[in-house]
Amino acid sequence: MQKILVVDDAELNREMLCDMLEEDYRVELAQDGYQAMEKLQEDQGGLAALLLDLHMPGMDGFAVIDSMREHGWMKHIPVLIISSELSTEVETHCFELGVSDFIHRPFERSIVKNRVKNAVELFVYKNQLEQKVEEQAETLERQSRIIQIQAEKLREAEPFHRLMMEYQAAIMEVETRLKVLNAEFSQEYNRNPFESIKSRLKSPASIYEKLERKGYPITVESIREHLTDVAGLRVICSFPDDIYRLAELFTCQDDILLVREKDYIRNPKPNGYRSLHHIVSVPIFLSGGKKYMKVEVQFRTIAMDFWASVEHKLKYKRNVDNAEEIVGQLRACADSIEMLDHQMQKIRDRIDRSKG
Ligand code: 0O2
Repeated sequence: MQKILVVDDAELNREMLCDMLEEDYRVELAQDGYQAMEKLQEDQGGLAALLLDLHMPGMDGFAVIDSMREHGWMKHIPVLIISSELSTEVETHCFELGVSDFIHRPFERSIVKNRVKNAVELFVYKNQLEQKVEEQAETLERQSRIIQIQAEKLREAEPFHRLMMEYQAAIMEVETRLKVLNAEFSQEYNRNPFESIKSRLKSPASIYEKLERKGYPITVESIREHLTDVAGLRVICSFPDDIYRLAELFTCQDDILLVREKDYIRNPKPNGYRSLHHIVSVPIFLSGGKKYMKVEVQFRTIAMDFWASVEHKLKYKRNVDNAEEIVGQLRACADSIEMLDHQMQKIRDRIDRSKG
């Protein structure tokens, strides 16, 4: 049976409340704040609820609340104030201090029972939820520590260094070819198909996490065989049609193989993510000969890139307030961005067509 504590200096009130509640709870009684604190200390915050009179000689109800706040018990124990009449200001102040509810005198059995029951159930549910979140956070923390340790081991391995050097070479190869196309366009048509290129090598921790998540062995051979995004480039274009033109010109080069295309522009992700992903196999030239490496090239417009970087923050941040609302706003922004990209493209076409 759950235990509750009734704190009131009036014996009659204590007895009436005890009579109403003892059918459902083990009821402990205290006649002032000092006795209440002693019982709270004994239970170390393990009570199901506290019914508290505010006006008592010695240590009053407000002093009990202050002390409970210092111990952090208000978060786990619902406090219901026993009162005859209180001003709105006092009631508001009590709520600000974390009080759950009020039980007004004269006591009405069914109201007392229901108010206490509701407060107890709500806190049991809230406490269980908080415990679950805490457990999940601990598990995540543990997993992240393991990943860090394993990633360190991977980073230290000589073949891993060699592989990373090869991926870096592949990034340079792709970047050079795209820059050549940009320079040619610039000369022929007086404009650049892309604005900028960003590149990155996947971190050892992300490599380890992805291999483990997908159930692949944690070896250098396995990285080469199973992962396609260790070497990544992001090509930021001004207009959507430049994306397709550039991607086509790049992948039709005779020594480049398009391994996989994911077109999130024509088929956006449900969250609104848009980008054209090409996994390509490109040759790098080492002292021992030619070798093919997989590279992920993401093509997107400036606006799509802006959207993705904001959305990325949401994905990797825990406990974001109003996350669902933000997801909806991002979705709406993604649609506006699509419209904007096409309108800008039309304006560019009109400018290009005009004589002069
Ligand atoms: P990071 O930190 O950028 O490397 P697969 O490789 O096919 O098994 P994956 O990796 O989910 O599965 O493929 P997908 O969906 O093509 O995503 C590849 C990359 O695209 C992601 O890499 C992101 O960079 C980007 N991306 C995909 N979906 C989203 C999205 O919804 N929002 C944003 N902001 N970016 C996205 P990583 O490995 O997730 O991360």
